[in-house]
Amino acid sequence: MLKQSASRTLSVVIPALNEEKSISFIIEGCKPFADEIIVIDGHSIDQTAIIAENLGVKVIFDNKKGKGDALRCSIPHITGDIVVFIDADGSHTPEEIPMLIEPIVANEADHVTGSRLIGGSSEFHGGFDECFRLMGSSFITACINWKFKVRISDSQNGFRAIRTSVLRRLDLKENITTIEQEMIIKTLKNGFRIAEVPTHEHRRIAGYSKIDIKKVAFRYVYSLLKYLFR
Ligand SMILES: Nc1nc2c(ncn2[C@@H]2O[C@H](COP(=O)(O)OP(=O)(O)O)[C@@H](O)[C@H]2O)c(=O)[nH]1
Ligand SMILES: [Mg+2]
Repeated sequence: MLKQSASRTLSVVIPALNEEKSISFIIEGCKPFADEIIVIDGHSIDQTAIIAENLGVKVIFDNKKGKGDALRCSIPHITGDIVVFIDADGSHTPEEIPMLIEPIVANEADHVTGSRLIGGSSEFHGGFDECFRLMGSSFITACINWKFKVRISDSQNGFRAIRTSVLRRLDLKENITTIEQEMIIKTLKNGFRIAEVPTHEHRRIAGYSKIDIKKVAFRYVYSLLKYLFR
């Protein structure tokens, strides 16, 4: 467990927009592994920020532009050597954090992404929306693999670990969830090492997804082409 390691420290960053039903579960789950927890609140209209503050973690607010903006807002506040991004809705398992950071701790990778395609998902299959997301995600992943001669299976998961020094060099620009593929492409483009570990994606504990894939599909294609070829 990294928290006990004298040489490296771990920050956990949790983007949260109206996740009052699950935020305490995620914060408490992350505490045993984290030296620092930062919740980036999207100006939730429920109790999310208050619950987080009462649990003694750092709470900051995004610019109301989306999850990508929220993750970017966290960067100046991170003090750990390694950062783990984990969603607030209960889709990711805090107990998997040690496995996620292991390739970085072993100096085999600079950025590790959790894969629901290997680890399984209880949220990614079944309906037309999920089908569209899965097809889009697989296509984008294949483009990234082709361009950089790598073999990852999931380019869109929000559960990832990255060296803070590397994160700061990526010059991230995306405001929405396209930040996940931007992080991966820019990691590879800058010559940093990427690894993937299987992580399971659970159904969100409560509430609904904030992402309307039909509204943002164009941005996915545009940002893919932009970061792959520019
Ligand atoms: N701060 C912040 N968090 C967000 C925003 N949009 C989504 N999130 C959080 O990002 C995580 C992933 O979002 P979610 O809606 O579950 O997307 P999905 O898992 O792709 O369906 C959740 O913890 C959300 O609460 C936002 O605009 N601001
Ligand atoms: Mg989710």
